[in-house]
Amino acid sequence: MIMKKALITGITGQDGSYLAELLLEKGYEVHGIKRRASSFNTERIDHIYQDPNAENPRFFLHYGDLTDSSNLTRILKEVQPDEVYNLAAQSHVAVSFEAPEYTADVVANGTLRILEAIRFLGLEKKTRFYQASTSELFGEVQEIPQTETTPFHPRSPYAVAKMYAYWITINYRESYGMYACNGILFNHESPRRGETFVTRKITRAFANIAQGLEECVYLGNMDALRDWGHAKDYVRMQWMMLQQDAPDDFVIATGRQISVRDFVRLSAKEAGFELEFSGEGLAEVGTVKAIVGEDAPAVQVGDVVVRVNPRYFRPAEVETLLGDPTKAKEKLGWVPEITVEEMCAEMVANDLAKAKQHALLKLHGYTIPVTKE
Ligand code: NDP
Ligand code: GDR
Repeated sequence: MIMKKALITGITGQDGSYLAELLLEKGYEVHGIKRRASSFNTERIDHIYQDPNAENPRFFLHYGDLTDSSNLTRILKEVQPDEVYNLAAQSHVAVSFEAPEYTADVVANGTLRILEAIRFLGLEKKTRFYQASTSELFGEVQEIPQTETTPFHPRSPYAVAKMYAYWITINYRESYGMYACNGILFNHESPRRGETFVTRKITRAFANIAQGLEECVYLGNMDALRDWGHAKDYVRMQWMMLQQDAPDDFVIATGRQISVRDFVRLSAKEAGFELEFSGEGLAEVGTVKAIVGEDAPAVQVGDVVVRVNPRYFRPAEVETLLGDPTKAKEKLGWVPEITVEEMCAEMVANDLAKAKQHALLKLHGYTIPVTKE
């Protein structure tokens, strides 16, 4: 059997790392694009790294950037992939308000650059293309729950750029007969989630608080409602979308939503303490009501461990997202397997293990600064 080749942009990110694992398991030759950085940025994929000097490697990394067309064209020419997964992005919604032009260049033009390189190289009938579209397209939601036919109303430079990427993907499908698909993915998390997205910020902070490395976590809008799934379930769907007879676009979601505040509650419990909330708006605080378990030696009843800081509010907010994954279930047989509770438990356990190591080092006189944003 001929080994399929996949090229993943954003391979060093959360989804890229899980997708690379999945494709290697399935016998693919996997190529990924990584950015040059002044320090190592491959932590999420170091465990699957294969020495290019070893015999028959199936995992290759190429230096590149979505802002650099000639580089992308050269990589595509060399690799001649059967499948391209375009996961690279400046993916932080709040940061996109600070760096809107760069976000647009990477997210919108970056997608165009890859599609155009595929066409320019005459690969449009060989190479299948997956675009990492997002529930942020729905923004100011027009109906609940959101499906593949719900109108878009993006609310950030990131979401507007993703809207261009969504439509240019469809345009290349319609214009050149390319097998090109959009996965409209709702929020998905994991222990590998970037530390500045709200779930990971919370699980990491509570693990640190439990171990006496931090005192309080400062959050923005705790009323926001999200449909949170697990990245492992969602990358499986990315692969499934490229294995169909014909290209199509799919909403990928769990069909259940909870608020940021409820995710805070869940995480606290996993970290070993129960919270109660009081006050409103900027004065809202989360206070420890009870200790549950032995994982939180540094926490006492009455400690204030959650506060609101308006620096985390966004100029325009997406208040509620809830996806309807019926089409993915019916056409592809996809169902998410991991609940938000299970995912939260996994994330807190992962962050607690790290916090315990740091606490032990601290006990022996070593100080590891806690990086925050
Ligand atoms: P991450 O932020 O974890 O990863 C983003 C990846 O893109 C990283 O590998 C990053 O590299 C890379 N990247 C950023 N800028 C560039 C650039 N200019 N050129 C090349 N590579 C670049 O995102 P996720 O894994 O969470 O998400 C994957 C994709 O799915 C993104 O496109 C995101 O917008 C989209 N998405 C994510 C959802 C989620 O809930 N996670 C939901 C819906 C869509 P580096 O490591 O060097 O920073
Ligand atoms: P989101 O994820 O914007 O939905 O985009 P994020 O985790 O950043 O925010 C979710 C909600 O939590 C609120 N919030 C905070 N968010 C952050 N980051 N930090 C805080 O302190 C905080 N306090 C409250 C936010 O306002 C928001 O309502 C993610 C990204 O992965 C995108 O790339 C992807 O497209 C979408 O999910 C689907």
